[in-house]
Amino acid sequence: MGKLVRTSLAIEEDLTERLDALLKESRCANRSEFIRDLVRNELVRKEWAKDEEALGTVTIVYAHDKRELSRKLVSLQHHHVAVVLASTHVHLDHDLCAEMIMVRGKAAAIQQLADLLRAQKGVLHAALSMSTTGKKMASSHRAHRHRGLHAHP
Ligand code: NI
Repeated sequence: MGKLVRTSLAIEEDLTERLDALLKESRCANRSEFIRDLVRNELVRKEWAKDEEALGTVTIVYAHDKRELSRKLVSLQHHHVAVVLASTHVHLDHDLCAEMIMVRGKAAAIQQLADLLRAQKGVLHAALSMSTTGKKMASSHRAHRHRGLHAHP
């Protein structure tokens, strides 16, 4: 964690009540933790909006019996090798497969790959989880020591 500073906010009473209701649902320990998460989420949203380097996962669900589809999905990943880090295939049941594709790159390039995967005939669902490389949140990460668990460049 970076150095913590105390700050105060002026918020309308009814908004404070809503904040506390959201806080309760979120399982965050306190308002500070909740607001820190809100700010980080907003930073990540802006990274995506500004087409910065991002990290994400595309999950697709499809029926494997469509032979052409499996081939096409693999081909699409090869064409976007610059953003595809890895993928994991899961056999959901007799007919259905899921593939979780881990991606890193310009937000627009990731979005384009997700859209292409979603658009393939036979893909039942495609979801893009938008995360971050963490660079904008680096002070909270690099400032602390991992006690030898792993090293940072
Ligand atoms: Ni499968």
